Amino acid sequence: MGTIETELGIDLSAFWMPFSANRQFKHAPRLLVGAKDMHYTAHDGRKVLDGTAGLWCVNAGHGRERIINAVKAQLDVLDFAPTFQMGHPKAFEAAQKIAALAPAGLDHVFFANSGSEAVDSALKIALACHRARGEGQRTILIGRERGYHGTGFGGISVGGMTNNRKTFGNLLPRVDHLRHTWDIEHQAYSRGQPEWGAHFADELENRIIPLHDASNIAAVIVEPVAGSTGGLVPPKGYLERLRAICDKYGILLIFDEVITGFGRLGKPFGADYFGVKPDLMTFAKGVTNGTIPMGGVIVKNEVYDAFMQGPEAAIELFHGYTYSGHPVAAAAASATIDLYREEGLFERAAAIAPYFEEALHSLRGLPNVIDIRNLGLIGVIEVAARPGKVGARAFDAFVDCYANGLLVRPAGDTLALSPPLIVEKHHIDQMVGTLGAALKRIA
Ligand code: PXG
Repeated sequence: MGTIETELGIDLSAFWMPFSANRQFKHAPRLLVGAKDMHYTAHDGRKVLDGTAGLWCVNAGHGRERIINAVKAQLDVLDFAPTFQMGHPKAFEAAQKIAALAPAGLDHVFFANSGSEAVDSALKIALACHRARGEGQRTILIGRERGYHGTGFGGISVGGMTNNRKTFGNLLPRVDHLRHTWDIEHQAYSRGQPEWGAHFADELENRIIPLHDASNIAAVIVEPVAGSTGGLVPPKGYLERLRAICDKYGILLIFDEVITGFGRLGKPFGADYFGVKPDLMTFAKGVTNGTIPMGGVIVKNEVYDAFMQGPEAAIELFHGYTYSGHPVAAAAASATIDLYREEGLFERAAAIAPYFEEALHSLRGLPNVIDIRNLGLIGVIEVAARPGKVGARAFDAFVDCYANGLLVRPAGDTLALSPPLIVEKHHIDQMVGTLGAALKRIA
């Protein structure tokens, strides 16, 4: 065992880590052993500023007592209860609070346990909804290049991140993709939404619909802001156009709000921020502040109503998970939503976003920086790839930042910041200072 392993008395070999360079990590581990508010504690006792809200999920900051107490209390009362043909109060309470937070007219919530399951559920609901309405031929799903919709076969099929797709065979048939919306030539250093690029949505009407025929297309799924691929902010007017085209042709529009939900943009959901209402929206992550896994789909009433037909004793949707609406996750969600409201955290995110934007853009001009993008509390620095070594420069910056007390998230040659919504100006100063110094050092 290496130094850390000896120190902590653990063996690192058994855990096959997800989306990780296992051998590299196990040679030089980065272990987090505690967390409170804006900081992690590393294994050696160092405080590390959490610039990423965990993995975009700890929106209220770490170790929030209200949520912890709700989880503990729930465990004492009811650890598990089925939600297949049975029920328990917390699942209904959580669904009601989530629906109340969602845009008007999206009043029904289907529970899953992760963003990936949420996406799978949304795609299946969209297909089944058309069938229930007598349009079962609508089976084509449209995603977008550089989209990330988790790692299920549905999600990687509609997703557009090459590494997540290329080794997994045939994927779902009958899927097509819109092009992504980033164009460095016309959009570099946009603050907030780029002015240029709304016309990228027209491809749905000009290429995809003529190719497949609208009568065969079930749904379009996009992230309001593409998160994992490096914070691609939709150009002004783009989402509005997608909505209009979907409406015109009877195609369901799904927003994957796994990252943009629960305050990341300073509003409950991306749909609220952009003023565009999808037919279905997925959520996960921030719904429980990351404490307990939970995800789900919020659907428009017309979608739900399409299923509520036929004999009352009939099961309307043959889909669900053992842990759909798990009591402990539901308790965490309920307490989390209360906490967001009581502390006004979404408003707080909106209020500090301009400072965050200003600070991020101060990194312009540093070595190898080629773009900076931001919206709400999402900030991304794009660096030029090292020749022949895509991702190496951003990874080096990430390692340097961690050594200097900051957690950032590398993805390809981007570095993302997505701090908890409790972030203060001095934290932002520290993030930008540490990141700037790292970019200079690793140049
Ligand atoms: N949809 C979107 C938009 C996501 O961002 C998922 C679905 C899948 O969620 P689960 O819970 O199955 O992981 C995600 C997840 C990163 C990063 O650093 C992003 C995610 C997960 C881990 C890392 O960009 N997003």
